[in-house]
Amino acid sequence: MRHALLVPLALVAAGLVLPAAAPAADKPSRQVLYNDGPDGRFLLGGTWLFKKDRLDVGERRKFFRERGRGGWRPTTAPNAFNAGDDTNESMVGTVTWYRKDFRKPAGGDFVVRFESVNYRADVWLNGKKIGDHTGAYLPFELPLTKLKRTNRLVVRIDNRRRETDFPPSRFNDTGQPVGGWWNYGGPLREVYIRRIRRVSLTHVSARPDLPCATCPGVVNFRARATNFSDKAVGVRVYGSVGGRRVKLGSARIGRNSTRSFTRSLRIPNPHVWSLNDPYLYPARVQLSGGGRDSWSMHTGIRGLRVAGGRVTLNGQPVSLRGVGMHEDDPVKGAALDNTKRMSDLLAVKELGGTAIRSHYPLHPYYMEQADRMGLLVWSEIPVYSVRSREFYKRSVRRLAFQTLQDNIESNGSHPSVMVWSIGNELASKPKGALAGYIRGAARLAKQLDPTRLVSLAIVGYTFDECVPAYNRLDVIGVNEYFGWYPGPVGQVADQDLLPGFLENVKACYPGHGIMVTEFGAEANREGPQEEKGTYSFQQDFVRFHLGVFASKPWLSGAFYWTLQEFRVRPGWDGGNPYPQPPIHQKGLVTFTGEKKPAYFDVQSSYQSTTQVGTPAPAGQSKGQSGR
Ligand code: GCB
Repeated sequence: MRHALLVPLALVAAGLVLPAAAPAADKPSRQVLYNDGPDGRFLLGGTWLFKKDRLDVGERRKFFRERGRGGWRPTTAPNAFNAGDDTNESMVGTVTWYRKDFRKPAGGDFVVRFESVNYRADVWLNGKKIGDHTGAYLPFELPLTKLKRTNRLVVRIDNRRRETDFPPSRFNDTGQPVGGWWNYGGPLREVYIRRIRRVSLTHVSARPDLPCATCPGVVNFRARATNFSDKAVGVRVYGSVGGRRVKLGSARIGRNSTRSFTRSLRIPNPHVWSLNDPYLYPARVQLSGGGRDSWSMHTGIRGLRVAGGRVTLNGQPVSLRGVGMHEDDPVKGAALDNTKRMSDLLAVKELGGTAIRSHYPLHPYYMEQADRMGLLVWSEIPVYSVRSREFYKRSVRRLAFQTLQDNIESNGSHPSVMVWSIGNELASKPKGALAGYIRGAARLAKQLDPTRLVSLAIVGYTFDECVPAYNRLDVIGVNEYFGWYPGPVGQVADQDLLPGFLENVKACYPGHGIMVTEFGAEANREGPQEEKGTYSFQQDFVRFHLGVFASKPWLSGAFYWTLQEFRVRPGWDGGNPYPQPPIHQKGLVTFTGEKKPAYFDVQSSYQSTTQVGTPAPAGQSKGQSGR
């Protein structure tokens, strides 16, 4: 066992600092916080150590005085170090260090797997740099070569947001940081080490499809194998779904090289996955030769299409009702646990919702539970309000495409994924490099996964100009705040303009699926219905909007923004004359979990909406089910 710094005994004796007892290197446990994924994972849980970087000397002195151990103090992974710190500095971000001493489990070599680090990570093993990564919300792995019996993993995490990040940093006229959600820093999701063989699977997906309601199901396997050794190795790769098995291929893989295997498996007479009957098949990919390696997953056979300008699920048109959400908790920030994740999903079900959306790929536990609970997911990458000029930078385009690819590869097996969204609220008249990004991203998503719908969430104002770059998309997502925000282009404060606006969108894109990806009003107090920010204003707002949506049979879905309140940014008002920054208060449920009156209006509307299939004639029962 080693110590970060030996604390002078005199200071300890003087009681100024605690004795420097670094936690003993522990043994990673076999526990996993989500099931579908690579086998051979060990959780790097227990006690981690944390300190802020010495960017700020005052801060450094404070740490030395209060904590000892050279500024290290105990923490956990996952962790959002600035949860509960609502200052401008916290939003801007800083540099922190995380450290974990661990014992090597018996047998084999390992990689370290970070499920999400916000935002830039540099990683050292036993004092030697082993790699880095940029971008949150998706996993990355780095090889742990030359593991000893006890090892020290050190991660430097820089969450200072830049203009070119996803999401980007921004400042208002008074120099205050703005942005779409709180900039929590740290390893926001858990960390594993994963056993690898000489040749191991480094990516696997089993992507489901149902080409037509009466067709056989199809599972498209894609597996990538990497030879970590310095000799060429012959391997065989197999895939299975339910009891069926298919050979994905055999090949000789050169040293330090990677090889992909793809193959489809037909499932005659499948038990179809639907919202009422989310039936899942176990799926697996196994590799032999150079050791044995495997990935275990679940998938569900269902088909998503756009036909006649409607999104269909298993051949039936949908009018989904759902909610937007953020991974946020008053105490833990974005470093959630599964109890909170499960309670979020149960709340969506209780509301009568069938779909969820967030601005970034959700934790894998949300995804596998959405599969099991029959919820559809609008899966978006955090290419959020990025300025058009940034797309002229190659590094920005490259990271955006890479993030899209990583999301599709990581989440492609989930039957719940309905849409790959390439971003949110980019410039409303895309030209030049931004138009190029939209076209390129739509092409990439289709190429990697022709079975999912591709979309972009756009700002909805009253202008009705059709945008040629959107022709490549399958679904247009519209964020509309008619009756709430005055827009910079056209007034949207007048909610009566909403029905006409939606018709204009439809007229521009008759063959596309159209969904309202956001609508919402802040509410944090009792008061008159005419006054923005009151519970009764919010109730009136949701009733009006839901009534308009119900009158548009071609509308494929609508998501209330958001299910629950979250921390957005210092100084946030969100259009509310009496805001409570940094809390975003359009939520139907408060940050601490109390339902607002509008929750029940949304619930009664969602529960009485036929979300899959055409509404039954009056007098007959309605349902969400069916192929
Ligand atoms: C939007 C953004 C969302 C914000 C919301 C709001 O259009 O996509 O991230 O939270 O508006 O409340 O202003």
